[in-house]
Amino acid sequence: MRVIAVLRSISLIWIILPALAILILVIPLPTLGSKPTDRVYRVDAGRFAYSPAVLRANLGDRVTIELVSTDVVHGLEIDGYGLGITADPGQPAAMTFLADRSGTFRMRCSVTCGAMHPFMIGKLQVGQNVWLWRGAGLALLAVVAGLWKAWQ
Ligand SMILES: [Cu+2]
Repeated sequence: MRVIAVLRSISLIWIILPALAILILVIPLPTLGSKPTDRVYRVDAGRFAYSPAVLRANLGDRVTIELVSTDVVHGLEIDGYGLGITADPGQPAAMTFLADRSGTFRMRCSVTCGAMHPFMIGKLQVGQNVWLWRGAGLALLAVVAGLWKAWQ
């Protein structure tokens, strides 16, 4: 009988909230109704930056990157995908790949092109920023819990 009394004293909400928190952390997010598409990006590479520096794709997209050098020889490698191309000035290079890994991947120049070469970076973002949404969900849950406690 003592157990029941203890359970009664703990409001059900303090069991539901942690359960919801766990759910928010592990539930797979829907891919907002986006069908895989072909994406073509023309990336201009010049000392010491890419333009655009951030490329976005959804999981399952076929991505083509056309690298155009505007001054000296530049490369573009995508860490985590193990892909890379190099482009001579006036001779664009292209690569096509399937965005089959979600996350944020660093793109970097693979040809030593000058003093600031190590800083010639960009990023490829595949899929939604899952942790941003999970974080927002947890924050919302914390607000609900706070309101609940204040209301009690
Ligand atoms: Cu470089």
